[in-house]
Amino acid sequence: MASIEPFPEPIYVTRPILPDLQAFYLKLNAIWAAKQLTNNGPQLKILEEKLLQKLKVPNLSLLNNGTTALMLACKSLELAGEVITTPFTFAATPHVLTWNNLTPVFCDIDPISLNIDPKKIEACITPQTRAILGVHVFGTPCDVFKIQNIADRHGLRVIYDAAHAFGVEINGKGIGTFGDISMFSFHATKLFHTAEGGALAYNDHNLKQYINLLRNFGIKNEEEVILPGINGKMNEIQAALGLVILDGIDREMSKRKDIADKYQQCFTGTDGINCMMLNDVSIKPNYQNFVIRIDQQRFGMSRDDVYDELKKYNIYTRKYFYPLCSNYGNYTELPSSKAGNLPIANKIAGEVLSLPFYGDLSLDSVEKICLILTGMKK
Ligand code: T4K
Repeated sequence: MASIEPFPEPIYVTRPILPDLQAFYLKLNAIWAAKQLTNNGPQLKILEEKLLQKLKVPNLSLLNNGTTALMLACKSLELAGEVITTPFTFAATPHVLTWNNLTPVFCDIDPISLNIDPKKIEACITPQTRAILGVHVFGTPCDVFKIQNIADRHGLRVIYDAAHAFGVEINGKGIGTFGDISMFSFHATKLFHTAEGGALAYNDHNLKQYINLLRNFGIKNEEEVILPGINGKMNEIQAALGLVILDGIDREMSKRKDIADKYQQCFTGTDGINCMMLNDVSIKPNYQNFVIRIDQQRFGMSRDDVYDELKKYNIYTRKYFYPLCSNYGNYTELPSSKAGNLPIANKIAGEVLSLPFYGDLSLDSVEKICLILTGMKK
């Protein structure tokens, strides 16, 4: 261990795809010529069209970030009451419910997928329940069929936070076709990004006009404002960045696949390190994150100690998603936040570690990270 030198430069958990500047410049030139910087401009329309194809969804609306998109998803379904969701997610998921005056009801997660556990959803349903908000965490799809079955039997709507699930498919169907409405995040930390950005995908064509009004203050025309919308618009520079990044997305995914394979290969046989990998042939993965679980008993070192130790080598991993949302100060008073209600989520939040994962990470660096990490085993 002592003989391994730290990386000369910091190695972060992710790095955004940065497209060829010349290609981006050409798009900027077109924007300059049109002098239209936002408000449903031509770049946005082209990107919306291309993403419809790429994500294999029937309807898509682009927004300025994933959080606004999820806000509008809840608004568009006109929900009031309780929404069953997962505590193992980014802050935005439950916060969006709170901003919509909805009460999050935290349901425990499945220990393999780390997504909301369908077996535990029905016990969370009360007369106030209106919807289920699943998160396809790290790009692993929720059990969409079981969730839809529960929703249908209880008259609930289904929303998916697909922030991590760009390009994921189940049996060749775009992940955004499941449930009533799905949100994608195009933040710089996501596989596909527009620096900041997001989208809603939905099957009901009638939602399109409503969502597009909601993202533009409810303005119908110069003389009619017909509902209390907000400013959720993606601007032309974001859309142009998205267009050039989209051209390189398949290459990025294939590089990430090689990195994921290398990590897996290097960790094989290390007792106490478990790689979160999809082993379901019906699912097309997207390689959004590479996550391991560290079993302290078997590995001989806790996740937190591994995280701290890696920093000494200039490796900056992340504990996504620790702390659990149910343990945030503003949610601890909810009955569903009790640790006894969420035993799996509480255990897993103490074990997960997101490792550096992006196309420009060399396979030699991956090998070195693995060598450092496996060398910590006691
Ligand atoms: N739902 C879920 C399940 C989500 O994960 C998210 C967002 C949302 C909803 C909301 O979607 P958005 O409204 O964001 O579109 C990051 C992101 O800010 C956040 O978008 C993301 N999830 C979350 C999982 O991660 P932080 O606080 O961990 O980001 P930060 O700035 O520490 O970045 C992580 C690492 O990435 C840095 O150490 C270095 C690298 N990085 C980051 C940025 C922003 C770069 O190299 N370049 C960059 O520009 O939250």
